[in-house]
Amino acid sequence: FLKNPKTVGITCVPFSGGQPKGGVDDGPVEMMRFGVLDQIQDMGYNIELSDGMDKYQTMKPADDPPIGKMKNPRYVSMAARRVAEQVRAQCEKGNIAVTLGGDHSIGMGTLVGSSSVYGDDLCVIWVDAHADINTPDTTESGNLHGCPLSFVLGICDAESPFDWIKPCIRKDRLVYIGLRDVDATEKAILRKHNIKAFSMHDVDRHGIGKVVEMALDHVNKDRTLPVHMSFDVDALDPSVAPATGTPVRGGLTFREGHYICEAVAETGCLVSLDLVEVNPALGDPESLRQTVAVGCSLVRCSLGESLL
Ligand code: NNH
Ligand code: MN
Ligand code: MN
Ligand code: MN
Repeated sequence: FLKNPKTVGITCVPFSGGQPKGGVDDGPVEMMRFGVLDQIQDMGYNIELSDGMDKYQTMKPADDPPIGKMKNPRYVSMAARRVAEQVRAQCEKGNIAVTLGGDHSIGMGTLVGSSSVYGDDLCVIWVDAHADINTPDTTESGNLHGCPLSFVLGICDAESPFDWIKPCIRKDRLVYIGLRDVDATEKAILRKHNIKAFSMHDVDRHGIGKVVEMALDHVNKDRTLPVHMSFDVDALDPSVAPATGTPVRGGLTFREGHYICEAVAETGCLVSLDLVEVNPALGDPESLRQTVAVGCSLVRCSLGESLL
């Protein structure tokens, strides 16, 4: 699918407006400080960096009162819209579009951007402890990082300021891996819309190899469709990725997380990737180093580092 399979288009999104904890906006710069760009280049890729990452912070509206339960709705919407444009531009060039967050509300932007180029063929693998499928009505926290999928799947009709988002992802082309903290309202949505999810229980039962195979079979039986993977580091166990805003125990091991990325890389179908929710402000310096390092290595593995 890719015109430039050897070019990685990186969009850095220092954004924290989709949840209450500061610091997640430093995720991209810390991953760059750790050398993620050089590491990707050392793998033989060219890099094209989307411009103006500083704009994400300066675009914060002076006044952004809640709309219903939604917190920072205008800011989240503006940032996601810019992400959508930047990711669309990367995908249009045929680059592998890698987006470094930032909190997971930016996922609505990457999905709008990537699907605007790949259409409804786009398959989505959402690796997360959480389902991120609350609607503006069902969210209890009001944090929009818990809602991105409801907008792009058309489960709620996106009202202002999110009315620029049209349903663009097919419900049968979404699959989850790693779930273990799903709100009751979200469980009802998953059931109602028949959305496929592999929880940690399934990982325990079948092993990660079988789970990833079943997940790929569900969305992309013949491995012929383009794939977007959205990787929330809180999918990993907190012992592996401690510096994240909503850690949940009982998560993926270091190897299970990497296995998912390797297996996706092996399909050759990956067209876009998010790596989100690295929060360098949480925990001691060692937790920070460990989490940033694992974030970078998940990106590299998704780009094929471990393939021989
Ligand atoms: N489901 C909760 C909510 O909607 C938690 C979401 N938190 C996340 N998602 N970190 O990945 O607020
Ligand atoms: Mn998430
Ligand atoms: Mn999560
Ligand atoms: Mn919860």
